[in-house]
Amino acid sequence: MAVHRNSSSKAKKTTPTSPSELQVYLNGEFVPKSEAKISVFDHGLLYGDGVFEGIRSYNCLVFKLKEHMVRLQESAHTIMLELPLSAEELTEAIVETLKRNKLRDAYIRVVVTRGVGDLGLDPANCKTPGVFIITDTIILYPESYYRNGMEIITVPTVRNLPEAVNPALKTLNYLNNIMAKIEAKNSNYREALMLNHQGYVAECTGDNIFIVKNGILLTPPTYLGALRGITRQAIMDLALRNDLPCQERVLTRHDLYNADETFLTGTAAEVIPVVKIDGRKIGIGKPGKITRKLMSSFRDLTKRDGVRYTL
Ligand code: PXG
Repeated sequence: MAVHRNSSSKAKKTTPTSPSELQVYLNGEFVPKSEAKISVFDHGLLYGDGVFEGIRSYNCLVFKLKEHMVRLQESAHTIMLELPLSAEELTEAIVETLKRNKLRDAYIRVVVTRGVGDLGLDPANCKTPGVFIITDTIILYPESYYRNGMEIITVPTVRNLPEAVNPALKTLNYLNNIMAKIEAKNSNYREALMLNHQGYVAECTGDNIFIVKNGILLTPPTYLGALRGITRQAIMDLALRNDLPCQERVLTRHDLYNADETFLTGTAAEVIPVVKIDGRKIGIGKPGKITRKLMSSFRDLTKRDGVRYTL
């Protein structure tokens, strides 16, 4: 839309602020965190009507940025939300936000909302989509999870039906995942295994899941109700390059309990070993050999696959 497209994504204005305050990109401007606010009439807030991406930068490299831009564009296309910035303009805005905050390693949240409208579902009420980019330091899982593996639990909330709110879309509707997260936390677990409505393994609240069985890497097909994770795809590509057979396969909890190895993948988690599910020990109860190899290959990949910037 003209408001954004005809103006450079570079900041037109910077509100004076204390030097240490985080700067947020908000609709073409950079504003301090304390002033980064959107309207209560934004349909992103009123209805969860919008799309987003969670991205990471490693040592001044925005990891898999192109892939994240494609997923954002595809999510937006499906919900008929016209992105006001091109992938190139968004990339420029992301890099500029990172630079302004002097962040080498960051968590990047790109959000596009339907925009401000009136109190009705109809997106036609919203004339201009809202865009904001938050770059911040990353909250990591404890180091011990990577060394010793983590435990997860299956929760009662089933993953959204692909025929209803398709989990392939990264939209601002995350209550399905949040309900599952609450259930996991109520039982003192940090991550939850979510099944689909047929009882097949779908994914976790913010991570995809893999198992290793008899030397083969297996992950549920996304049509069963999972996001096409960028990390998931990176692991599948690494498996191919390392001559490790990898297949998408319908999996039950029984398959998971009897796997040789299990791990989760996600932008925040990277590759994290799982050693217990619903109280059942997985394999030898320690991070497996193939998992450790993939963790190391993935770490290497984060040093080279993305868009570079300088501070
Ligand atoms: N499934 C779901 C439901 C997700 O939300 C993944 C899988 C993994 O996808 P990627 O593309 O990241 O490999 C996600 C991603 C957060 C946060 O702040 C969540 C995600 C990514 C980054 C941050 O909780 N979820």
